[in-house]
Amino acid sequence: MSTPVVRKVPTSPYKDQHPGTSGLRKKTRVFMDKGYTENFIQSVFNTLKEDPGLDLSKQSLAIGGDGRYLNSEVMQTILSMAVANGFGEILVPRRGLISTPAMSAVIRQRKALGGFILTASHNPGGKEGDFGIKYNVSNGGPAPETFTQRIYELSLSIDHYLTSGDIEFQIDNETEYHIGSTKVSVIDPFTDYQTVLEEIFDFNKIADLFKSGFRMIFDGMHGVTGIYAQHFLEHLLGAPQGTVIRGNPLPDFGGIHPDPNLVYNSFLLDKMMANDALDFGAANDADGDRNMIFGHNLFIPPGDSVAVITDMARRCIPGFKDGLAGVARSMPTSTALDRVAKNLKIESFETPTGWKYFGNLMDAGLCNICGEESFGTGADHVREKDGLWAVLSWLSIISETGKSARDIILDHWGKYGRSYYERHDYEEMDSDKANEMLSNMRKRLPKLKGMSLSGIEITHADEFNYVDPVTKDVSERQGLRFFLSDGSRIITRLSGTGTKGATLRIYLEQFDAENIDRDTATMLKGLSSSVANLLKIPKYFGSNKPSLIT
Ligand code: VG1
Ligand code: CO
Repeated sequence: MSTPVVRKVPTSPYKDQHPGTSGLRKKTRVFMDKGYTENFIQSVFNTLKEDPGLDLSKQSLAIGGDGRYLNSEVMQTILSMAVANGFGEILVPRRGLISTPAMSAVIRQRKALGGFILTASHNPGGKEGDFGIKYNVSNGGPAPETFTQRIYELSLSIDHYLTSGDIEFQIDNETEYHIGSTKVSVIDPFTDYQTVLEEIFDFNKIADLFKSGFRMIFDGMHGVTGIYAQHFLEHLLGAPQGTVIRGNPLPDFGGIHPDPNLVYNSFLLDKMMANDALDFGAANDADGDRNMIFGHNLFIPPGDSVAVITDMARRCIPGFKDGLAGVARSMPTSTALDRVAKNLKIESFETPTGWKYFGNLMDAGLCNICGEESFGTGADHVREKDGLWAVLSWLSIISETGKSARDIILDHWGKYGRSYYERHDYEEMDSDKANEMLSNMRKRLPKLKGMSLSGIEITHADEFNYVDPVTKDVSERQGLRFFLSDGSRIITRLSGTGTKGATLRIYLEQFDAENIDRDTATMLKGLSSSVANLLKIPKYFGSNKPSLIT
Protein backbone atom coordinates (compact mmCIF):
# COMPACT_ATOMS: atom_id res chain seq x y z
CA MET A 1 0.00 0.00 0.00
CA SER A 2 1.50 3.34 -1.00
CA THR A 3 0.72 6.46 0.99
CA PRO A 4 -0.53 9.34 -1.10
CA VAL A 5 0.69 12.87 -0.50
CA VAL A 6 -2.42 15.02 -0.54
CA ARG A 7 -1.83 18.39 -2.15
CA LYS A 8 -4.07 21.43 -1.95
CA VAL A 9 -3.74 23.20 -5.30
CA PRO A 10 -4.89 26.85 -5.57
CA THR A 11 -7.20 27.53 -8.52
CA SER A 12 -9.48 30.26 -9.90
CA PRO A 13 -13.08 29.71 -10.96
CA TYR A 14 -14.30 29.31 -14.53
CA LYS A 15 -17.67 30.92 -15.12
CA ASP A 16 -19.14 28.37 -17.51
CA GLN A 17 -19.31 25.08 -15.63
CA HIS A 18 -23.07 24.79 -15.79
CA PRO A 19 -24.10 21.21 -16.60
CA GLY A 20 -26.71 21.07 -19.38
CA THR A 21 -29.33 18.46 -20.35
CA SER A 22 -26.81 15.72 -19.62
CA GLY A 23 -23.54 16.69 -17.92
CA LEU A 24 -20.92 19.32 -18.65
CA ARG A 25 -20.05 19.35 -22.36
CA LYS A 26 -17.44 21.55 -24.00
CA LYS A 27 -14.85 21.46 -26.70
CA THR A 28 -12.15 18.95 -25.76
CA ARG A 29 -9.56 21.72 -25.60
CA VAL A 30 -11.59 23.53 -22.92
CA PHE A 31 -11.20 20.53 -20.63
CA MET A 32 -7.45 20.77 -21.28
CA ASP A 33 -7.28 24.32 -19.87
CA LYS A 34 -5.40 24.61 -16.61
CA GLY A 35 -7.54 23.41 -13.73
CA TYR A 36 -10.74 23.25 -15.82
CA THR A 37 -11.42 19.55 -15.27
CA GLU A 38 -10.11 19.65 -11.68
CA ASN A 39 -12.38 22.59 -10.79
CA PHE A 40 -15.46 20.78 -12.01
CA ILE A 41 -14.60 17.50 -10.29
CA GLN A 42 -13.79 19.27 -7.00
CA SER A 43 -17.09 21.17 -7.26
CA VAL A 44 -18.92 17.84 -7.50
CA PHE A 45 -17.03 16.56 -4.44
CA ASN A 46 -17.75 19.82 -2.59
CA THR A 47 -21.44 19.44 -3.39
CA LEU A 48 -21.36 15.92 -1.93
CA LYS A 49 -19.48 17.13 1.15
CA GLU A 50 -22.28 19.59 1.96
CA ASP A 51 -24.24 16.64 3.29
CA PRO A 52 -23.10 16.53 6.93
CA GLY A 53 -24.24 12.93 7.36
CA LEU A 54 -22.10 11.64 4.51
CA ASP A 55 -18.74 10.01 5.27
CA LEU A 56 -16.86 9.63 1.98
CA SER A 57 -14.45 7.11 3.52
CA LYS A 58 -17.40 4.70 3.67
CA GLN A 59 -18.47 5.34 0.08
CA SER A 60 -17.62 3.96 -3.35
CA LEU A 61 -17.26 6.12 -6.43
CA ALA A 62 -17.27 4.72 -9.98
CA ILE A 63 -15.31 6.30 -12.85
CA GLY A 64 -15.27 5.36 -16.55
CA GLY A 65 -15.90 6.71 -20.02
CA ASP A 66 -16.67 6.06 -23.67
CA GLY A 67 -13.02 6.00 -24.75
CA ARG A 68 -12.94 9.36 -26.50
CA TYR A 69 -9.82 11.53 -26.65
CA LEU A 70 -8.78 12.58 -23.10
CA ASN A 71 -10.53 9.56 -21.51
CA SER A 72 -7.32 8.09 -20.07
CA GLU A 73 -5.91 11.39 -18.84
CA VAL A 74 -9.13 12.46 -17.12
CA MET A 75 -9.48 8.97 -15.57
CA GLN A 76 -6.10 9.48 -13.90
CA THR A 77 -7.01 13.01 -12.79
CA ILE A 78 -10.25 11.92 -11.13
CA LEU A 79 -8.68 8.85 -9.53
CA SER A 80 -6.04 11.01 -7.94
CA MET A 81 -8.60 13.56 -6.75
CA ALA A 82 -10.96 10.88 -5.41
CA VAL A 83 -8.13 9.45 -3.30
CA ALA A 84 -7.24 12.93 -2.00
CA ASN A 85 -10.88 13.64 -1.18
CA GLY A 86 -10.99 10.50 0.94
CA PHE A 87 -13.26 8.02 -0.87
CA GLY A 88 -13.29 4.53 0.65
CA GLU A 89 -13.35 2.76 -2.70
CA ILE A 90 -13.02 3.65 -6.36
CA LEU A 91 -14.55 1.35 -8.97
CA VAL A 92 -12.91 1.49 -12.37
CA PRO A 93 -13.87 -0.57 -15.42
CA ARG A 94 -10.96 -2.25 -17.17
CA ARG A 95 -9.07 0.28 -19.33
CA GLY A 96 -11.49 2.94 -18.10
CA LEU A 97 -14.05 1.94 -20.76
CA ILE A 98 -17.73 1.67 -19.91
CA SER A 99 -21.04 2.47 -21.57
CA THR A 100 -23.48 4.85 -19.90
CA PRO A 101 -26.13 2.16 -19.15
CA ALA A 102 -23.45 -0.25 -17.87
CA MET A 103 -22.18 2.47 -15.53
CA SER A 104 -25.72 2.92 -14.25
CA ALA A 105 -25.82 -0.84 -13.54
CA VAL A 106 -22.45 -0.73 -11.72
CA ILE A 107 -23.61 2.11 -9.45
CA ARG A 108 -26.85 0.29 -8.62
CA GLN A 109 -25.46 -3.23 -8.23
CA ARG A 110 -22.50 -2.15 -6.09
CA LYS A 111 -24.43 0.46 -4.12
CA ALA A 112 -21.94 3.18 -5.03
CA LEU A 113 -22.55 6.77 -3.99
CA GLY A 114 -22.31 7.81 -7.61
CA GLY A 115 -20.16 7.80 -10.70
CA PHE A 116 -18.48 9.94 -13.31
CA ILE A 117 -19.06 9.08 -16.96
CA LEU A 118 -16.53 10.69 -19.26
CA THR A 119 -18.50 11.29 -22.42
CA ALA A 120 -20.06 13.93 -24.61
CA SER A 121 -22.39 11.14 -25.74
CA HIS A 122 -23.27 11.40 -29.43
CA ASN A 123 -21.15 14.54 -29.95
CA PRO A 124 -18.01 14.06 -32.06
CA GLY A 125 -14.75 13.29 -30.24
CA GLY A 126 -11.05 13.93 -30.77
CA LYS A 127 -8.83 16.83 -29.83
CA GLU A 128 -10.92 19.20 -31.98
CA GLY A 129 -14.19 17.53 -31.00
CA ASP A 130 -16.14 17.48 -27.76
CA PHE A 131 -15.55 16.07 -24.30
CA GLY A 132 -17.93 15.84 -21.38
CA ILE A 133 -18.35 14.73 -17.79
CA LYS A 134 -21.61 13.45 -16.35
CA TYR A 135 -22.14 12.77 -12.68
CA ASN A 136 -24.69 10.10 -11.82
CA VAL A 137 -26.13 9.68 -8.33
CA SER A 138 -26.79 6.60 -6.21
CA ASN A 139 -29.91 5.50 -8.09
CA GLY A 140 -27.68 5.15 -11.15
CA GLY A 141 -29.26 8.07 -12.98
CA PRO A 142 -28.02 11.53 -13.96
CA ALA A 143 -27.77 14.00 -11.07
CA PRO A 144 -31.02 15.94 -10.69
CA GLU A 145 -31.21 19.64 -11.47
CA THR A 146 -30.98 20.73 -7.81
CA PHE A 147 -27.64 18.88 -7.58
CA THR A 148 -26.20 20.17 -10.87
CA GLN A 149 -27.25 23.70 -9.98
CA ARG A 150 -25.29 23.41 -6.72
CA ILE A 151 -22.20 22.11 -8.56
CA TYR A 152 -22.39 25.20 -10.75
CA GLU A 153 -22.80 27.58 -7.79
CA LEU A 154 -19.81 26.07 -6.00
CA SER A 155 -17.71 26.16 -9.19
CA LEU A 156 -18.11 29.95 -9.23
CA SER A 157 -16.23 30.42 -5.97
CA ILE A 158 -13.80 27.48 -5.94
CA ASP A 159 -10.29 28.45 -4.76
CA HIS A 160 -8.51 25.10 -4.47
CA TYR A 161 -8.78 21.44 -5.31
CA LEU A 162 -7.32 18.35 -3.70
CA THR A 163 -5.14 15.86 -5.54
CA SER A 164 -2.72 13.15 -4.59
CA GLY A 165 -0.13 14.12 -7.11
CA ASP A 166 1.61 11.97 -9.65
CA ILE A 167 0.44 8.45 -8.87
CA GLU A 168 0.09 6.40 -12.04
CA PHE A 169 -3.01 4.26 -11.43
CA GLN A 170 -2.95 0.84 -13.05
CA ILE A 171 -6.35 0.23 -14.63
CA ASP A 172 -5.56 -2.18 -17.46
CA ASN A 173 -6.38 -5.45 -15.71
CA GLU A 174 -8.90 -6.55 -13.14
CA THR A 175 -7.24 -6.16 -9.76
CA GLU A 176 -7.59 -4.55 -6.35
CA TYR A 177 -5.06 -2.41 -4.56
CA HIS A 178 -4.88 0.28 -1.94
CA ILE A 179 -3.59 3.84 -2.18
CA GLY A 180 -3.54 5.06 1.41
CA SER A 181 -6.91 4.13 2.83
CA THR A 182 -8.65 4.08 -0.57
CA LYS A 183 -9.28 0.76 -2.25
CA VAL A 184 -9.04 0.82 -6.04
CA SER A 185 -11.05 -1.98 -7.68
CA VAL A 186 -10.56 -2.51 -11.39
CA ILE A 187 -13.67 -4.39 -12.52
CA ASP A 188 -15.05 -6.17 -15.55
CA PRO A 189 -17.25 -3.69 -17.51
CA PHE A 190 -19.83 -6.36 -18.44
CA THR A 191 -20.68 -8.32 -15.26
CA ASP A 192 -23.10 -5.99 -13.46
CA TYR A 193 -24.81 -4.96 -16.67
CA GLN A 194 -25.16 -8.58 -17.75
CA THR A 195 -26.73 -9.46 -14.40
CA VAL A 196 -29.51 -6.91 -14.84
CA LEU A 197 -30.11 -7.76 -18.50
CA GLU A 198 -30.35 -11.48 -17.71
CA GLU A 199 -33.12 -10.69 -15.24
CA ILE A 200 -35.19 -9.17 -18.05
CA PHE A 201 -34.49 -11.17 -21.19
CA ASP A 202 -34.51 -14.86 -22.03
CA PHE A 203 -31.01 -15.15 -23.46
CA ASN A 204 -31.57 -18.78 -24.52
CA LYS A 205 -34.54 -17.80 -26.60
CA ILE A 206 -32.65 -15.03 -28.37
CA ALA A 207 -29.76 -17.46 -28.92
CA ASP A 208 -32.23 -19.87 -30.56
CA LEU A 209 -33.20 -17.11 -32.95
CA PHE A 210 -29.60 -16.78 -34.12
CA LYS A 211 -29.27 -20.59 -34.23
CA SER A 212 -32.26 -20.70 -36.56
CA GLY A 213 -30.32 -18.58 -39.07
CA PHE A 214 -31.58 -15.09 -38.18
CA ARG A 215 -29.03 -12.44 -39.13
CA MET A 216 -28.63 -8.81 -38.12
CA ILE A 217 -26.12 -6.01 -38.27
CA PHE A 218 -25.05 -3.89 -35.32
CA ASP A 219 -23.07 -0.70 -35.89
CA GLY A 220 -20.93 0.36 -32.92
CA MET A 221 -19.90 3.62 -34.65
CA HIS A 222 -16.44 3.19 -33.06
CA GLY A 223 -17.81 4.19 -29.66
CA VAL A 224 -17.73 2.05 -26.55
CA THR A 225 -20.85 -0.03 -27.35
CA GLY A 226 -19.04 -2.12 -29.92
CA ILE A 227 -17.34 -4.10 -27.16
CA TYR A 228 -20.71 -4.65 -25.48
CA ALA A 229 -22.38 -5.74 -28.70
CA GLN A 230 -19.53 -8.18 -29.38
CA HIS A 231 -19.80 -9.55 -25.84
CA PHE A 232 -23.59 -9.92 -25.80
CA LEU A 233 -24.57 -10.57 -29.42
CA GLU A 234 -21.57 -12.49 -30.74
CA HIS A 235 -20.17 -14.22 -27.63
CA LEU A 236 -23.21 -14.84 -25.44
CA LEU A 237 -26.05 -15.06 -27.96
CA GLY A 238 -24.20 -16.73 -30.80
CA ALA A 239 -24.63 -14.15 -33.54
CA PRO A 240 -21.98 -14.82 -36.18
CA GLN A 241 -18.71 -12.96 -36.01
CA GLY A 242 -18.97 -9.87 -38.14
CA THR A 243 -22.50 -9.08 -36.92
CA VAL A 244 -20.95 -6.10 -35.14
CA ILE A 245 -19.38 -3.58 -37.47
CA ARG A 246 -17.25 -0.54 -36.54
CA GLY A 247 -17.00 -2.25 -33.15
CA ASN A 248 -13.59 -1.12 -31.91
CA PRO A 249 -13.62 2.06 -29.77
CA LEU A 250 -11.44 4.84 -31.22
CA PRO A 251 -10.50 8.14 -29.53
CA ASP A 252 -11.96 10.16 -32.43
CA PHE A 253 -14.59 7.54 -33.41
CA GLY A 254 -12.76 7.17 -36.70
CA GLY A 255 -13.73 10.73 -37.61
CA ILE A 256 -17.46 9.94 -37.68
CA HIS A 257 -20.13 11.81 -35.76
CA PRO A 258 -21.25 8.99 -33.43
CA ASP A 259 -24.91 9.96 -33.44
CA PRO A 260 -27.18 7.15 -34.65
CA ASN A 261 -29.63 9.04 -36.85
CA LEU A 262 -30.42 9.02 -40.55
CA VAL A 263 -28.01 11.84 -41.34
CA TYR A 264 -24.93 10.96 -39.31
CA ASN A 265 -25.34 7.26 -39.86
CA SER A 266 -26.26 7.18 -43.52
CA PHE A 267 -23.77 4.28 -43.68
CA LEU A 268 -26.23 1.96 -41.90
CA LEU A 269 -29.19 3.59 -43.63
CA ASP A 270 -27.70 2.68 -47.04
CA LYS A 271 -27.04 -0.89 -45.92
CA MET A 272 -30.59 -1.33 -44.62
CA MET A 273 -32.17 0.22 -47.72
CA ALA A 274 -30.25 -1.99 -50.15
CA ASN A 275 -32.02 -4.82 -52.00
CA ASP A 276 -29.98 -7.42 -50.17
CA ALA A 277 -30.45 -5.77 -46.74
CA LEU A 278 -30.85 -7.98 -43.69
CA ASP A 279 -34.12 -8.15 -41.74
CA PHE A 280 -32.83 -6.19 -38.78
CA GLY A 281 -30.21 -3.51 -38.18
CA ALA A 282 -29.26 -1.28 -35.26
CA ALA A 283 -26.70 1.31 -34.22
CA ASN A 284 -25.73 2.88 -30.89
CA ASP A 285 -24.10 6.20 -30.10
CA ALA A 286 -20.62 6.64 -28.58
CA ASP A 287 -21.62 5.95 -24.97
CA GLY A 288 -24.28 3.34 -25.76
CA ASP A 289 -27.39 5.06 -24.53
CA ARG A 290 -28.93 5.98 -27.90
CA ASN A 291 -30.18 3.53 -30.50
CA MET A 292 -31.44 3.50 -34.06
CA ILE A 293 -33.51 0.56 -35.31
CA PHE A 294 -34.22 -0.66 -38.86
CA GLY A 295 -36.31 -3.36 -40.37
CA HIS A 296 -35.68 -4.52 -43.95
CA ASN A 297 -35.75 -1.34 -46.08
CA LEU A 298 -37.54 0.50 -43.30
CA PHE A 299 -36.40 2.96 -40.64
CA ILE A 300 -38.28 2.57 -37.35
CA PRO A 301 -38.53 6.00 -35.68
CA PRO A 302 -37.63 6.07 -31.96
CA GLY A 303 -41.09 7.29 -30.93
CA ASP A 304 -42.63 4.24 -32.66
CA SER A 305 -39.96 1.86 -31.38
CA VAL A 306 -40.76 2.61 -27.73
CA ALA A 307 -44.47 2.30 -28.50
CA VAL A 308 -43.98 -1.16 -30.06
CA ILE A 309 -41.76 -2.36 -27.19
CA THR A 310 -44.37 -1.19 -24.68
CA ASP A 311 -47.22 -2.84 -26.58
CA MET A 312 -45.34 -6.15 -26.80
CA ALA A 313 -43.55 -6.08 -23.42
CA ARG A 314 -45.88 -8.31 -21.45
CA ARG A 315 -46.04 -10.96 -24.12
CA CYS A 316 -42.44 -10.96 -25.34
CA ILE A 317 -40.10 -9.72 -22.58
CA PRO A 318 -39.96 -12.01 -19.51
CA GLY A 319 -38.99 -9.13 -17.18
CA PHE A 320 -42.39 -7.55 -17.91
CA LYS A 321 -44.57 -10.66 -17.75
CA ASP A 322 -46.61 -9.14 -14.91
CA GLY A 323 -47.37 -6.05 -16.96
CA LEU A 324 -46.27 -2.45 -16.66
CA ALA A 325 -47.09 0.18 -14.05
CA GLY A 326 -46.69 3.01 -16.52
CA VAL A 327 -44.61 4.60 -19.24
CA ALA A 328 -43.09 8.01 -19.82
CA ARG A 329 -41.86 10.08 -22.73
CA SER A 330 -40.23 13.46 -22.99
CA MET A 331 -42.68 16.16 -24.01
CA PRO A 332 -41.48 16.62 -27.63
CA THR A 333 -41.46 12.85 -28.26
CA SER A 334 -44.28 11.58 -30.50
CA THR A 335 -47.60 10.68 -28.88
CA ALA A 336 -47.47 7.12 -30.29
CA LEU A 337 -46.61 5.87 -26.79
CA ASP A 338 -49.68 7.55 -25.27
CA ARG A 339 -52.00 5.61 -27.57
CA VAL A 340 -50.47 2.30 -26.48
CA ALA A 341 -50.64 3.29 -22.80
CA LYS A 342 -54.29 4.17 -23.21
CA ASN A 343 -55.01 0.82 -24.81
CA LEU A 344 -53.11 -1.03 -22.06
CA LYS A 345 -54.84 1.12 -19.44
CA ILE A 346 -51.57 2.19 -17.83
CA GLU A 347 -50.30 5.60 -16.76
CA SER A 348 -48.36 7.67 -19.26
CA PHE A 349 -46.19 10.58 -18.10
CA GLU A 350 -44.89 13.54 -20.07
CA THR A 351 -41.61 15.03 -18.80
CA PRO A 352 -39.12 17.68 -19.90
CA THR A 353 -36.30 16.64 -22.23
CA GLY A 354 -33.48 14.67 -20.59
CA TRP A 355 -33.35 11.23 -19.00
CA LYS A 356 -32.92 12.59 -15.47
CA TYR A 357 -36.66 13.30 -15.25
CA PHE A 358 -37.57 9.61 -15.66
CA GLY A 359 -35.49 8.47 -12.65
CA ASN A 360 -37.86 9.76 -9.97
CA LEU A 361 -40.84 8.14 -11.68
CA MET A 362 -39.02 4.81 -11.90
CA ASP A 363 -37.76 5.00 -8.31
CA ALA A 364 -41.35 5.55 -7.17
CA GLY A 365 -42.51 2.54 -9.21
CA LEU A 366 -44.70 4.72 -11.41
CA CYS A 367 -43.21 3.77 -14.74
CA ASN A 368 -41.11 1.00 -16.30
CA ILE A 369 -40.42 1.97 -19.91
CA CYS A 370 -39.41 5.40 -21.19
CA GLY A 371 -38.49 7.00 -24.48
CA GLU A 372 -37.23 10.15 -26.12
CA GLU A 373 -37.46 11.20 -29.75
CA SER A 374 -33.69 11.68 -29.76
CA PHE A 375 -33.12 7.94 -30.20
CA GLY A 376 -33.30 7.15 -26.49
CA THR A 377 -35.21 4.14 -25.17
CA GLY A 378 -34.88 2.31 -21.88
CA ALA A 379 -36.41 0.78 -18.80
CA ASP A 380 -36.19 0.55 -15.05
CA HIS A 381 -33.37 -2.06 -14.94
CA VAL A 382 -31.03 0.96 -14.89
CA ARG A 383 -31.58 4.72 -14.70
CA GLU A 384 -30.18 5.66 -18.11
CA LYS A 385 -31.41 5.10 -21.60
CA ASP A 386 -29.98 1.89 -22.96
CA GLY A 387 -29.22 1.24 -26.62
CA LEU A 388 -28.47 -2.45 -26.25
CA TRP A 389 -31.60 -2.98 -24.16
CA ALA A 390 -33.63 -1.61 -27.09
CA VAL A 391 -31.91 -4.05 -29.45
CA LEU A 392 -32.51 -7.00 -27.10
CA SER A 393 -36.15 -5.93 -26.74
CA TRP A 394 -36.62 -6.02 -30.51
CA LEU A 395 -34.85 -9.40 -30.75
CA SER A 396 -37.19 -10.75 -28.05
CA ILE A 397 -40.24 -9.48 -29.93
CA ILE A 398 -38.97 -10.91 -33.23
CA SER A 399 -38.26 -14.29 -31.64
CA GLU A 400 -41.57 -14.49 -29.74
CA THR A 401 -43.82 -13.35 -32.61
CA GLY A 402 -41.87 -15.01 -35.40
CA LYS A 403 -42.39 -11.84 -37.45
CA SER A 404 -39.85 -9.53 -39.05
CA ALA A 405 -39.21 -6.08 -37.58
CA ARG A 406 -40.75 -4.61 -40.71
CA ASP A 407 -44.01 -6.54 -40.29
CA ILE A 408 -44.11 -5.77 -36.56
CA ILE A 409 -44.02 -2.01 -37.15
CA LEU A 410 -46.48 -2.16 -40.07
CA ASP A 411 -48.90 -4.16 -37.90
CA HIS A 412 -48.44 -1.60 -35.14
CA TRP A 413 -49.28 1.34 -37.41
CA GLY A 414 -52.24 -0.61 -38.77
CA LYS A 415 -53.58 -1.07 -35.25
CA TYR A 416 -52.83 2.35 -33.74
CA GLY A 417 -52.39 4.72 -36.68
CA ARG A 418 -49.13 6.54 -37.36
CA SER A 419 -47.57 9.70 -36.00
CA TYR A 420 -45.52 11.18 -38.82
CA TYR A 421 -42.65 12.83 -37.04
CA GLU A 422 -39.55 14.90 -37.70
CA ARG A 423 -37.16 17.08 -35.76
CA HIS A 424 -35.60 20.07 -37.49
CA ASP A 425 -32.44 21.51 -35.94
CA TYR A 426 -30.92 24.91 -36.61
CA GLU A 427 -27.40 24.46 -35.30
CA GLU A 428 -24.69 26.92 -34.25
CA MET A 429 -27.06 29.88 -34.21
CA ASP A 430 -26.35 33.16 -32.51
CA SER A 431 -27.43 32.58 -28.88
CA ASP A 432 -28.73 36.10 -28.32
CA LYS A 433 -30.84 36.00 -31.46
CA ALA A 434 -32.22 32.56 -30.62
CA ASN A 435 -33.22 33.72 -27.15
CA GLU A 436 -34.75 36.90 -28.52
CA MET A 437 -36.76 34.90 -31.04
CA LEU A 438 -38.14 32.58 -28.36
CA SER A 439 -38.89 35.38 -25.97
CA ASN A 440 -40.83 37.27 -28.67
CA MET A 441 -42.74 34.09 -29.52
CA ARG A 442 -43.45 33.53 -25.83
CA LYS A 443 -45.18 36.93 -25.67
CA ARG A 444 -47.36 36.10 -28.69
CA LEU A 445 -48.55 32.71 -27.35
CA PRO A 446 -51.81 33.92 -25.75
CA LYS A 447 -52.90 35.51 -29.05
CA LEU A 448 -52.41 32.46 -31.26
CA LYS A 449 -55.58 30.52 -30.50
CA GLY A 450 -57.86 30.44 -33.54
CA MET A 451 -55.08 31.44 -35.94
CA SER A 452 -54.48 29.20 -38.94
CA LEU A 453 -51.22 27.40 -39.56
CA SER A 454 -50.87 25.72 -42.95
CA GLY A 455 -54.66 25.93 -43.22
CA ILE A 456 -55.24 24.22 -39.87
CA GLU A 457 -56.47 26.03 -36.78
CA ILE A 458 -54.30 26.47 -33.69
CA THR A 459 -56.47 25.27 -30.81
CA HIS A 460 -53.99 25.93 -28.02
CA ALA A 461 -50.47 27.32 -27.56
CA ASP A 462 -48.47 27.38 -24.34
CA GLU A 463 -45.10 26.88 -22.71
CA PHE A 464 -44.39 23.56 -21.03
CA ASN A 465 -43.72 23.82 -17.31
CA TYR A 466 -43.25 20.62 -15.32
CA VAL A 467 -43.93 19.74 -11.73
CA ASP A 468 -42.27 16.44 -10.82
CA PRO A 469 -45.10 14.27 -9.46
CA VAL A 470 -42.75 12.71 -6.90
CA THR A 471 -40.42 15.47 -5.68
CA LYS A 472 -42.70 18.40 -6.63
CA ASP A 473 -39.62 20.10 -8.11
CA VAL A 474 -40.61 22.63 -10.75
CA SER A 475 -38.87 22.91 -14.14
CA GLU A 476 -40.00 25.91 -16.13
CA ARG A 477 -39.69 26.98 -19.77
CA GLN A 478 -39.25 23.50 -21.22
CA GLY A 479 -40.54 24.27 -24.69
CA LEU A 480 -43.18 26.23 -26.60
CA ARG A 481 -46.07 24.10 -27.83
CA PHE A 482 -48.61 24.63 -30.60
CA PHE A 483 -51.56 22.25 -30.82
CA LEU A 484 -53.62 22.13 -34.02
CA SER A 485 -57.23 21.10 -34.59
CA ASP A 486 -56.32 17.98 -36.64
CA GLY A 487 -54.24 16.56 -33.77
CA SER A 488 -50.89 17.83 -35.09
CA ARG A 489 -48.35 19.28 -32.68
CA ILE A 490 -45.37 21.57 -33.08
CA ILE A 491 -42.85 22.14 -30.33
CA THR A 492 -39.78 24.29 -30.17
CA ARG A 493 -36.99 24.61 -27.61
CA LEU A 494 -33.28 25.28 -27.36
CA SER A 495 -30.86 22.38 -26.97
CA GLY A 496 -28.99 21.98 -23.69
CA THR A 497 -26.17 19.79 -25.01
CA GLY A 498 -24.52 21.85 -27.75
CA THR A 499 -21.00 23.19 -27.37
CA LYS A 500 -21.11 26.04 -29.90
CA GLY A 501 -23.73 28.80 -30.12
CA ALA A 502 -27.38 27.83 -29.77
CA THR A 503 -29.25 24.98 -31.40
CA LEU A 504 -32.94 25.56 -32.02
CA ARG A 505 -35.00 22.39 -32.25
CA ILE A 506 -38.43 22.26 -33.91
CA TYR A 507 -40.41 19.05 -33.46
CA LEU A 508 -43.23 18.29 -35.91
CA GLU A 509 -45.88 15.63 -35.48
CA GLN A 510 -48.93 14.77 -37.55
CA PHE A 511 -51.17 11.85 -36.71
CA ASP A 512 -52.96 9.80 -39.35
CA ALA A 513 -55.22 6.95 -38.28
CA GLU A 514 -55.67 5.50 -41.78
CA ASN A 515 -52.75 6.28 -44.08
CA ILE A 516 -49.68 4.60 -42.70
CA ASP A 517 -47.49 4.37 -45.80
CA ARG A 518 -46.97 8.02 -46.71
CA ASP A 519 -43.66 9.78 -47.02
CA THR A 520 -42.87 11.59 -43.77
CA ALA A 521 -41.24 14.67 -45.31
CA THR A 522 -44.19 15.15 -47.68
CA MET A 523 -46.68 14.74 -44.84
CA LEU A 524 -44.92 17.38 -42.75
CA LYS A 525 -44.02 19.87 -45.48
CA GLY A 526 -46.88 22.28 -44.79
CA LEU A 527 -46.34 22.31 -41.04
CA SER A 528 -42.63 22.77 -41.47
CA SER A 529 -42.75 25.86 -43.65
CA SER A 530 -45.59 27.51 -41.76
CA VAL A 531 -43.89 27.14 -38.38
CA ALA A 532 -40.67 28.59 -39.80
CA ASN A 533 -42.71 31.64 -40.80
CA LEU A 534 -44.56 31.79 -37.50
CA LEU A 535 -41.26 31.82 -35.61
CA LYS A 536 -39.82 34.32 -38.12
CA ILE A 537 -36.80 32.12 -38.60
CA PRO A 538 -35.52 33.85 -41.76
CA LYS A 539 -35.58 37.19 -39.90
CA TYR A 540 -33.52 35.92 -36.98
CA PHE A 541 -31.27 33.36 -38.66
CA GLY A 542 -31.17 34.54 -42.26
CA SER A 543 -32.42 31.21 -43.64
CA ASN A 544 -35.30 28.86 -43.11
CA LYS A 545 -33.39 25.70 -43.95
CA PRO A 546 -32.66 23.52 -40.93
CA SER A 547 -29.09 22.23 -40.75
CA LEU A 548 -30.25 18.80 -39.63
CA ILE A 549 -33.47 16.85 -40.05
CA THR A 550 -33.90 13.63 -38.10
C1 VG1 B 1 -30.50 16.02 -26.30
C2 VG1 B 1 -31.78 15.28 -26.60
C3 VG1 B 1 -32.34 14.69 -25.31
C4 VG1 B 1 -31.28 13.79 -24.67
C5 VG1 B 1 -30.00 14.57 -24.46
C6 VG1 B 1 -28.88 13.70 -23.92
O1 VG1 B 1 -30.75 17.09 -25.44
O2 VG1 B 1 -32.72 16.15 -27.20
O3 VG1 B 1 -33.52 13.98 -25.61
O4 VG1 B 1 -31.74 13.30 -23.43
O5 VG1 B 1 -29.57 15.13 -25.70
O6 VG1 B 1 -28.68 12.57 -24.72
P1 VG1 B 1 -30.89 18.62 -25.95
O7 VG1 B 1 -31.05 19.45 -24.69
O8 VG1 B 1 -29.67 18.91 -26.74
O9 VG1 B 1 -32.09 18.62 -26.81
V1 VG1 B 1 -27.15 11.87 -24.80
O10 VG1 B 1 -27.24 10.50 -25.69
O11 VG1 B 1 -26.29 13.14 -25.27
O12 VG1 B 1 -26.76 11.56 -23.16
CO1 CO C 1 -25.36 9.04 -25.50
